[in-house]
Amino acid sequence: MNQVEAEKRIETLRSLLEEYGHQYYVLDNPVVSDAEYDRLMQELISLEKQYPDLVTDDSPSMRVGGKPLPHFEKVQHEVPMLSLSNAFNEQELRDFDRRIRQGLEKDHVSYSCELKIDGLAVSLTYEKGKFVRGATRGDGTIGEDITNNLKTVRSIPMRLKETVDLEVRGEAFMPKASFESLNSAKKEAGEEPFANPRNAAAGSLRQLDPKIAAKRNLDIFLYAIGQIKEVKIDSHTEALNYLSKLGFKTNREQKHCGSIEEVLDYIQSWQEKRADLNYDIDGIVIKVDVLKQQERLGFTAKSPRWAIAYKFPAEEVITKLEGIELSIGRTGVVTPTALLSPVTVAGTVVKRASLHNEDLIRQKDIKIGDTVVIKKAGDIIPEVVNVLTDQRTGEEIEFTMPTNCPECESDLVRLEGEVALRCINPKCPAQIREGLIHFVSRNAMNIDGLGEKVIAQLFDKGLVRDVADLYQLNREDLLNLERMGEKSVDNLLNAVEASKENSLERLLFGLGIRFVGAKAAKTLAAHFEIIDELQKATEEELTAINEIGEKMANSIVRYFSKPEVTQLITELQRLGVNTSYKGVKRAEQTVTDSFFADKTVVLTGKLEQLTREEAKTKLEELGAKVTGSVSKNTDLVIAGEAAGSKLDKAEKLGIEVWDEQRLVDEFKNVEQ
Ligand code: 3B8
Repeated sequence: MNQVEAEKRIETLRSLLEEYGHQYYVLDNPVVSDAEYDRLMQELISLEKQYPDLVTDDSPSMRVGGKPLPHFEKVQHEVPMLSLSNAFNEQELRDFDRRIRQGLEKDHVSYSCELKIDGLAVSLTYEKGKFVRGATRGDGTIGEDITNNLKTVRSIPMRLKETVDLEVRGEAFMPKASFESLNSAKKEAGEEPFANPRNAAAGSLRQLDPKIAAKRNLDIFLYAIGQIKEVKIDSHTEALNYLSKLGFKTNREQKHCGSIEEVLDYIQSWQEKRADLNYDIDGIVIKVDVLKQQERLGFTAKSPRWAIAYKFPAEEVITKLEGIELSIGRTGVVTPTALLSPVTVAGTVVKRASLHNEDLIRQKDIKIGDTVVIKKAGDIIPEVVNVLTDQRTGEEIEFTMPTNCPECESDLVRLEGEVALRCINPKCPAQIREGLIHFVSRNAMNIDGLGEKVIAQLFDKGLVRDVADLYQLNREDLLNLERMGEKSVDNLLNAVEASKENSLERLLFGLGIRFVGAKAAKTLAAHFEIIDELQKATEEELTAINEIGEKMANSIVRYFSKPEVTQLITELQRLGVNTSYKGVKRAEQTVTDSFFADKTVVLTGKLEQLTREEAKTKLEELGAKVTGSVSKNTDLVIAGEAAGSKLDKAEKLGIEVWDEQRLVDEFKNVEQ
């Protein structure tokens, strides 16, 4: 075969393979046997090997051709990728309908309803019908270039049926069955399973090596056109039809509804049928169908006014509360946790749920042996909703918090203004163990391979008593631990070694100084540059820094005045741990990509799904600074139930206000 013939044959093979792939992966209608498909693919690969000049990026053979990347490039979305506002009940949907009708005056309104796929929003760009780029939503303006990973998704066409320039949007997801088998394999290999298909899809698309994404069996539904030139489309329904004509996979359950009553029926029917789908949905999206009307309604800063997402209520499940376990955190707070008979909720098995504190146990009248209703708040955090008291047998046991620390037996105290009980013995083994776990965690020293179980073993065997001991571990001791082979030990020792080079803020956060979150640690590191300067700092010097308040300043000075702390830091330095600020590059920051990075957030009112403390910790982990009062420096206020003067003030100052659900949703978005 000469070059010209080869070129022709290659083109034929590509067209055939693209078409057979489309039939199989998009239309679920195989037209050739797997063997025939594989034979054509092998022929293409071998021809491309013979004629490397003829290889193109959009060849079906190139789906897994990408090399591992050092990091993802940033991509700017020319048309911002907004998110939808939410409705949680019928009333909110009727309000939406009323707003739409008011906005459109006397126009006839109809809606396009579709399933809200619970995956990861992505944008796909095609030039002259060829797939050139795929990106994550990111913050809506800037996302990450995950082209090579998206190429491995078989239902994404490499070439369209028309040579158009366009950008389309959709939701990438992992089918339930693929998720189950991936998690079984992970468990088999002793790895941490994914919490749900959404996290698994997001985790897969964030792999730097496309070979991993290729094994994950991801899929996609496209639901919107971002940009297109010279195509006449009048409605969303037409847009979906056009997408499917181009070769994209669109969801077939879409329904055109002439009234809000019809919308409510559609929602009702899917609420009942959602478990039968082979992918997860978390609600229904309702869009004004006519594009001219969409234009008239326009957008708010965050979302289109012409669409809304109805979110299904969290799945509630009944189970038995078998016992209550106490755990001690690194700050000595004793938290009761419910031990539950294992049940599947929102796709994963739940065995435990935090009960937060004794007051909550009283309020909800929880007893050991009770039959309880549980749900996952925001579909992530398991929670006891209420007790089914009519199921009681009389055998249930009242729970009382102990007066002494279950680990070290010293007296527990209730500090003023706190609901929590604390162990205030600084030598309490539980606190030390938790402190070690915090030290190695992702936003602190980020020592991979040192999970909770390994730390607990090292601590219980007396091999590690403080964080300096982590830098003196030896191979033999590690090899003697459960489930630690040569390879894991090597990896662990390398990770420990690498952590010595971390910039100062990671160490500062890792030390677990009271009130010093990841964000404050960064501020302190950038200000003092070397730890010696921080050790010498006075309260006045500290409070002079923007963002450092009195409480934190006092805690820092008290911390560094302890002789054992001075000793620990000298020891860490002797062992080669870096104690200076490296002025990290953007890509390496402790918290990248997070919406909350560098934002000042105020929590007010009563939260239902999370405790204040949990919300605060999570926000700080994501780089926010959480403060107590609203001022012009506040970026965001989270208003729970019965929020009072702080909310008023925020509204006066024009500061963005979110309800709790929005916060939980955003947490869900950033969770990987
Ligand atoms: C506008 C339209 C965001 C979305 C949208 O299945 C916008 O339409 C959006 F600003 O996020 N998860 C869907 C889904 C998501 C969105 C959408 N349609 N079916 C989904």
